[in-house]
Amino acid sequence: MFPNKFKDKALRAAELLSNFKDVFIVHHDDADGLASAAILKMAFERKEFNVRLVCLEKLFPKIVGLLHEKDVPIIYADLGSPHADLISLKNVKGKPSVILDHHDPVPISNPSVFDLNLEYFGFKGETDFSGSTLSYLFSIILDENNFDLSYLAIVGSREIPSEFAGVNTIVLDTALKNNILKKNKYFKIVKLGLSVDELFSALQIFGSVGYYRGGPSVGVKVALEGLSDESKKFLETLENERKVANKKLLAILYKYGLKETRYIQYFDSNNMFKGMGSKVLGSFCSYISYQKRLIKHDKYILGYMDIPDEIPGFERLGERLVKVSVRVPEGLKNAIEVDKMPSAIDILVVAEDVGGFSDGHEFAASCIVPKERFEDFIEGLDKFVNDWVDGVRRVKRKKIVLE
Ligand SMILES: [Mn+2]
Repeated sequence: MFPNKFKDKALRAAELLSNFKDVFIVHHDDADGLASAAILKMAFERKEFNVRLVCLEKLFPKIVGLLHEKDVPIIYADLGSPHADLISLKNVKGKPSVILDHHDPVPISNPSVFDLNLEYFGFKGETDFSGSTLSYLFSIILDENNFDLSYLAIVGSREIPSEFAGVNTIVLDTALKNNILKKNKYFKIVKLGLSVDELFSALQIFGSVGYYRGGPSVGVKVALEGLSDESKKFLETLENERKVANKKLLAILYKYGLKETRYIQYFDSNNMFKGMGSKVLGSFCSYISYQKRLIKHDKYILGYMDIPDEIPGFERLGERLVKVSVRVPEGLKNAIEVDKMPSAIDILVVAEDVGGFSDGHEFAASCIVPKERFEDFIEGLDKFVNDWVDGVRRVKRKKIVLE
C-alpha cells in the first residue's frame, strides 16, 4: 500500500512505543489536526495506552521543552516537521518521538525522533496527503484492523484545495470498498450520518473558536461519535459568537480606522476575540484585506490580540504574549512576487529580534511576540521594510507553512 522504507521506519517507531503505557498526542488545532488526534487516540487506546491529548495553535518552543521533560513518548500530529530540529534538540531523555506531519520537513538530529513525513518518500504534503492521512497510515501500522478510521483521513484531507490525489486516493478507495464512506452527491460517513464536508467544517470551528473552552476535545469526540444535541448547540454558539465578534470589530475599524506607519497598517482586536483561539484573528485579517474602503492597498495589514497564558489541558506559558497576523493586500502582491517588496513571512523575521517566533508564507503569516516588546516589534517592521527597499536585505528564509 505504501513504500517499504516508510513501513520499516514506522514499524521501528511502533516497536519502541510498545514499551510504554502512556502517550502524549500533540496535535494542531484545525480540522486536520483534530481528525489526526481522533485517529491516534482511538488507535492507541485500542492498544491499551493511556492517551493524553494536547492541542496546540502553534508549536511554542517552550512547550516542546516542557513536553520532553516528561517520561512519556510524544506523537506530533499535523505539526512538527518544520520544527524537527527543535524537537530533536529538546528530546533529551531519548524517548521515542514520532512526527506525523505534512508540512515541509527539516532534518532531524536525534535517533529517537522519527519523522514519518511522506515527503521523505516522494509524496507532496501540499497535494497527496494530510496530517490525518499520515496518522491513519500509522494507525494501520499499529493494527491493520484500524481501517474503520479511514474516513477521518479523508475528512482531514479536505484542507487540501485540490481533488483527492496520491496516497489519499488509496485511502478513499479503502473507505468506499468497506462501506465506511458512501458516495452520493457528496461523501457520507456511514457510521455518523454526516458528510465529510459537514464534519470538516464543524471540526474547524471546534478547534479554533472553541480552543479555550474544550472545543478540541469536543471536536475529537464528534469526529469519532458524531454530533450530539449538546455538541450541536455548542457548535452553533461558537459560530454565532464569532459572527458577532467579527461584525463588531469591523464596525470599530470602519469608524476609527487602522493605525499607520510608513509601510504598515495595523489594528488591535479590542478584545473582541476573547476566549477564542487566535486563528480567528487570521481569518478576520484575510477578510478585511479585500475591504477596499477600509484598507490601503499598498501597506501590509497587521492585526493583533492578547493570548491567554494557558495551553488548555497542559501547562501555563508563564508569559504575556501577543499573536500577530499579517496579510498582504492585493496592491502589494505583485511587488512581492517580483521581489520588489519583502513577503509576509520575510518581514516577520523581526519577531525573532524581539524574542518571538513566526510561521506562514508569502501573503499570509503570523507570529507570537512578547507583549512588552510589541511597540519595538512594530518599529522594527517598518525599519526592516525600509532597509529592504533601500537594498539592505537580510537572508530570505525558507517558507514554513503552518496556518
Ligand atoms: Mn494539515
